[in-house]
Amino acid sequence: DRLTLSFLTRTNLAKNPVAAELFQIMATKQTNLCVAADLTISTDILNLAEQVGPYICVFKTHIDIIEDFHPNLLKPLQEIAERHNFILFEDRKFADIGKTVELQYSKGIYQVSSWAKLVTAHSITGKGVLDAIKESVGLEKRGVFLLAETSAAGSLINENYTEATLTLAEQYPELIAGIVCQSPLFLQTPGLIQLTPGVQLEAKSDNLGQQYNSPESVILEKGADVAVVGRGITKSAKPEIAAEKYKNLLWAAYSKRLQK
Ligand code: 5IU
Repeated sequence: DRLTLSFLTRTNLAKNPVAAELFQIMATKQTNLCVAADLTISTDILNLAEQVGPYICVFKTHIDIIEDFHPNLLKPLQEIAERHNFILFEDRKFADIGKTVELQYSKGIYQVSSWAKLVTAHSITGKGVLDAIKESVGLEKRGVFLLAETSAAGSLINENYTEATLTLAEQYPELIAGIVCQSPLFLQTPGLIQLTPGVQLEAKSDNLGQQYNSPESVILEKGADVAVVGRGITKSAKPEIAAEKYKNLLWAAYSKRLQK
């Protein structure tokens, strides 16, 4: 199943072009670390991207939390992403009717479709969201991660919802890059990528319902291909040192998984 196949092998199994690119980057840079760049000042975002760039495969943003956002941020961010060979991922969690998602994805001040190769979407409103992302103007190569489970305590998502989300994903093989979840799902679809947030060494939780697992546990037990680390890195005094540490732990766990 997908857990014992190498990222390099899975490059050729990916039907979404950004998923293929991501597998390639992971194999080349030997990293399955995604940083959650949840910072609210533009220069802090750019500095973080420079610092952790060598150690990550994906840079995940919440572009709407930036207090001093100006579209001028996007060019240097893309330049850093290209130079360090990582992918920009806007964690927008689209959830409206298709027409509104089309507007949110390609219009407004953020123009997400023009720079984010990857975005997240909820499955709650069904296929309209995916049709909208597929049809909108923007980057030619784009991919969607669908949310099938969350790391939040008390989430309303149940098994039926998770299953229905995977069924929806199957209907858009060229658009869906992967699934955001907390357990080893879609084991027989190695072209898809499992992205798992809620990873930290220091804490087990925060005071707003976030639940953390260790790098080893998300890769070896929960089935993550890419692990998302936010505050474990961004709140560290030296983000580049923390990023290198998480990168090494995650890659060691992945290497161990291949031997199973
Ligand atoms: N994120 C989660 N859990 C989820 C989903 C998204 O934490 O189930 I879906 C996002 C939220 C935040 C990042 O941007 O991943 C985790 O950041 P911390 O490592 O700082 O908790």
